[in-house]
Amino acid sequence: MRGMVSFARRGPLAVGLVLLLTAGCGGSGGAELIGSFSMDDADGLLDAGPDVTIDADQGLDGGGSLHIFAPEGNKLVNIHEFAPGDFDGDVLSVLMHMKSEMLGGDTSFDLWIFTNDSSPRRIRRLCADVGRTKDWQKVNISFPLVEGEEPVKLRTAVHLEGRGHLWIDNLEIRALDVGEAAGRE
Ligand SMILES: [Ca+2]
Repeated sequence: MRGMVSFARRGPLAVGLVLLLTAGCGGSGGAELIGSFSMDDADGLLDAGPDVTIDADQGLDGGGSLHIFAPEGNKLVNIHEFAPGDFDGDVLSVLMHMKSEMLGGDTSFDLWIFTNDSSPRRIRRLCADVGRTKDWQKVNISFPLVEGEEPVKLRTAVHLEGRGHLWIDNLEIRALDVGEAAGRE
């Protein structure tokens, strides 16, 4: 923040800008993007196969999306693994878009957290309202980290309890400093 306060032009605009940048972000710059996946191609997909493909005809961004077909139900699909790099934050927020067709049961999203000093930890969260036949909808899920946890690798996965089709597009993961922001109230 030091650089911003010593801003030569310290008018109302600059003050407003500083307030906007610091509002609700715990002073660490707010949500930090640590992973972004357009699902436009199969590069890096962990479980690509006959039932897990890139569907060039479905997508929010003009590119394709990840299409998962679960003919039998109870299908677990590992999506990506990546190193998030250094970040500040105590919550990982996953924002993506999902579309379903004739999809039964519950759909859950998994985040695996790998650290240097403990066993991998999986957090599974229900994707509320995803199922049956629905057009693209925004799905936002928060995964709290435990204190002192420093992920060196993250893996994303999705679990389809029922049979049917699921599409996922524009998956983004951000680190948020929720605890610090709440402590400042
Ligand atoms: Ca896409």
